[in-house]
Amino acid sequence: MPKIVDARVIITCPGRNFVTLKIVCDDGTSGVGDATLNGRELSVASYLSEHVVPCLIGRDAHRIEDLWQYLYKGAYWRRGPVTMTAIAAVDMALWDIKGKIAGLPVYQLLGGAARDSVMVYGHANGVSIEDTIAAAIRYRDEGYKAIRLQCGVPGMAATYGVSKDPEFYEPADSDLPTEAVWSTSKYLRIVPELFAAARQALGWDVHLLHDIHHRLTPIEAGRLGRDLEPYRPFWLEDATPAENQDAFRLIRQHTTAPLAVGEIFNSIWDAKALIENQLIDYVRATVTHAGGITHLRRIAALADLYQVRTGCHGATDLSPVAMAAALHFDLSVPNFGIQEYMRHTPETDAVFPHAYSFDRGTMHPGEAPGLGVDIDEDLAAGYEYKRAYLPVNRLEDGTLWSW
Ligand code: GCO
Ligand code: MG
Repeated sequence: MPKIVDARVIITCPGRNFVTLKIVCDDGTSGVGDATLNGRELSVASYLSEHVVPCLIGRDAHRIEDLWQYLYKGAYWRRGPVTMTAIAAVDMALWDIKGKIAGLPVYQLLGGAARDSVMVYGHANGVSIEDTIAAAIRYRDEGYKAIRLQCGVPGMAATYGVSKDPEFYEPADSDLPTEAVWSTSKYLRIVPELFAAARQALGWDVHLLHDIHHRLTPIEAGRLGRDLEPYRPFWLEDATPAENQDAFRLIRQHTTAPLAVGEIFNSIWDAKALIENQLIDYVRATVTHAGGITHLRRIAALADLYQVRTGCHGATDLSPVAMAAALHFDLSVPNFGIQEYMRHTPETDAVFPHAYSFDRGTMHPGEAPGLGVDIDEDLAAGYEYKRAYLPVNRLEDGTLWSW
């Protein structure tokens, strides 16, 4: 058996913070897992080094399922983003190790390729509708088959999804949360205009997506869904907060716009009612925040029974390790829908050399054994952790709102 002899937590900040777990076995084989929880990185790092690493030493790295159960049930305290991100990092690293020992890419261990490649969507955004359409045209020209559209809202200084940097979007940019102002009524006016302009400029051969970022009530989301229906959105994401899974029933009653949710889910229990009642069309849980490949496969298997497809979160606050793991999962899972892809900066790509590739709107995890991604520890050591928080949102009267 490959015995675990070392596990270390590596924190690096090549432009933004990433937490990586590296597990090493007695035969020298090592594996990596992403443990990045945006804005709460040190909590997961501490959970791993204080509570998980000591339990791993001496164990059989091949027993992925058993170790998953051990860390989940064994803690007594179940679920939550910190715990589940830590478990996910162990899980990813163990799949990486198993693949390397087998001499196979992880997707082969998951049943092999269920498709030739993975459709991804890119992020087109701009302060104005015109800027957003111009960005979308650039994405289409690069071959993207699916594009997310976010634009500034007139009268509001900053809007979620609209980047200062045209290439890379990084909302966690201050060592204490900055405060933004939100107006639902202004927002609800601009989005249908954006989609109308996009269809006119881009035609109907490209999928268009939109992220509401948990800012609407269910009935407002129903209204927006109806307004966007003529433009055939691929999905409306995070229409309303999903702690109350039943909230999506009201949205469903009013629109046929497909619904996606789940980037902040950390367990199958967050999605169970949404899936079983067919209240959503895409589940966005990720390998990093939802317990790793092992748990995400369980969520996907439940979703498959109800024709709900996957649409993994793929923002840049997930490291290239998560991206690699997601691509192995995406390639192999029967009910794949789409994968989010926000490009990492060249600094981040250099710290995490990887085998995955992009080609005209699709991606492939590559054929390297394991996950096909590593961390250059020397390079990583040159980038010190820097506290960075996401903004908070307030309504125009000062009421705190979802960001
Ligand atoms: C997305 C997400 C991100 C989140 C970020 C928070 O759809 O990609 O909404 O942009 O805001 O991942 O950490
Ligand atoms: Mg989102």
